[in-house]
Amino acid sequence: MAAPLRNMARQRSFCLLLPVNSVSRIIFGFVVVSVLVKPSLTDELDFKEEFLKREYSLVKPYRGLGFSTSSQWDLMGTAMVTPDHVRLTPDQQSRQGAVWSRIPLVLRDWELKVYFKIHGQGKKNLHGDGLAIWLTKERMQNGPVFGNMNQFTGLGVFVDTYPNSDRNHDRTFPYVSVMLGNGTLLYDHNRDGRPSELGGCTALARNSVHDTFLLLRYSRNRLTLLVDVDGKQEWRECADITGLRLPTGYYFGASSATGELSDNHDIISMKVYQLTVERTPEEEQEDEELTVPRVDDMKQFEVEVEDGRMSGVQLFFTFLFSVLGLCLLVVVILMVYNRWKENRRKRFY
Ligand SMILES: *[C@@H]1O[C@H](CO)[C@@H](O)[C@H](O)[C@H]1NC(C)=O
Ligand SMILES: [Ca+2]
Repeated sequence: MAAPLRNMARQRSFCLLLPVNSVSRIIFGFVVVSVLVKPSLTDELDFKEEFLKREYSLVKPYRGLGFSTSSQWDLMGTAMVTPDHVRLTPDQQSRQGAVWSRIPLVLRDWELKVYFKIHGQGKKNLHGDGLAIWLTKERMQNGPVFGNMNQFTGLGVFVDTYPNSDRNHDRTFPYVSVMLGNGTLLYDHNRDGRPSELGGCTALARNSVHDTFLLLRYSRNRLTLLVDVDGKQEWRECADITGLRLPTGYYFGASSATGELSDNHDIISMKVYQLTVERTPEEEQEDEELTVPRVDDMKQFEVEVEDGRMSGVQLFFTFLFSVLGLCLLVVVILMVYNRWKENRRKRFY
């Protein structure tokens, strides 16, 4: 909200230098533009209504979380509750912590807004490993994927703060990415999940002075990931995946792990909203039959992970330049030969 107010103030001081008529015209223009620009993201998509679903949400005060039978969430590992946040791991080595919803998600179309904070003492690239947000069939498991099991079934969103792959310098960390697990697909930690990633973006969310959020929206088999980490109160698109099919009955969760490097990984809230979307009977039928999560066109996400060998494009150009070089050589040889022949002929006459 701060930004528009500041703009307005700037607009006014600017107006003082102009005649009244143009002032009112500028103000009118400004109002029209604000109204036109204003429509929120949800208005763009034709959802009829939007509701916070408390039973799936993790919000303050975290009453009874982790010990009460009436709580809808479980804690695991080093995770602990304070009045301000759920701390998955403290800024200490070799910790694993998680928080998992107890209630399987029956909503087909939903939005999850995660308010998180990653902070610590470590200097650049001397901190890790990040945190993950889950919507999976499995819950309360230990493992190597940000403190959760590998070969999970469902969605994983990773806020990866440490570059494990030292060969790739193709992205800036922290990097947020999405993966859809089907129970056999592996998350490759050494490559920061590149081989299985469906989309992602850089989000400078560590030791940020601003509040940091991410938003997952799933509707009509389309998953959108948005981030808000630079205090502009605007969502920036991070990934947009269509044809993603996710069964219902999975659990929301958040997990984190530290290794040799560490950070505080905190969840402040996870708010789930129901999106109301109309469905044709055929769509209903398709949803019923789905048992394993999948992406319709997996090919489009298969990336060539740099591993020292030449890519197709590199090979093509190497070949092209070799052929061109060879042609040039042949031409030069022919020219030299012709000149030599001419000189010899001259000597005969
Ligand atoms: C999971 O996905 C991978 C890659 O798309 C595929 O090779 C594998 O067969 C899938 N497994 C299941 C159980 O669907
Ligand atoms: Ca990593």
